[in-house]
Amino acid sequence: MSTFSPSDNSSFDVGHARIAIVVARWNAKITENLLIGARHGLTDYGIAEKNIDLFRVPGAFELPLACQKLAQKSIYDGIIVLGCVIRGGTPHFEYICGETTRGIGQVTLQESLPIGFGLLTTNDLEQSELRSGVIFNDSENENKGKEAALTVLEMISLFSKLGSL
Ligand code: DLZ
Repeated sequence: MSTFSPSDNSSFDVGHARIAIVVARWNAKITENLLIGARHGLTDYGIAEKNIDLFRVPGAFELPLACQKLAQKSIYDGIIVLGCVIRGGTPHFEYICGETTRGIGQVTLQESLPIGFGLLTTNDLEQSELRSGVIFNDSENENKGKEAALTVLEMISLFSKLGSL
């Protein structure tokens, strides 16, 4: 069971939203499953495949710059970032996670653009597998890629409502 529950997703007003998905290739088995979840999240709410553009970057650290470039094109209603950083034996984990998160936060505010944050930052591979739907257990059936997609749609819908006030 997922812990995520969007408030009123039955009334999402996402019409012809155009979405960019940016996927990091590090830990590809995990990130490709996040991508499957994100695509399902979008198409479940009527986003046409032709309105979903996919971009790949080497690793999580490259996600913010790719987001910034895409945001500056002013053709997307939202972006979904997907990545997976798994803790190792050095402080590298903290640096990558911190900078990636900070950079994405900076882009979403500077560009006023919804960005779905589908970056897993986990202690081990199993935690990543559980959160990407690669494996399940009795209490969890999660895909954070799908949750990131639904979050973007909820924000696009909110922006649409705010725009008509
Ligand atoms: C170098 C590196 C390491 C050690 N671990 C990960 C990881 O777990 N997840 C991930 O997405 N990327 C990792 N990277 C790559 C960096 O994000 C980045 O691509 C490189 O440092 C090159 O800038």
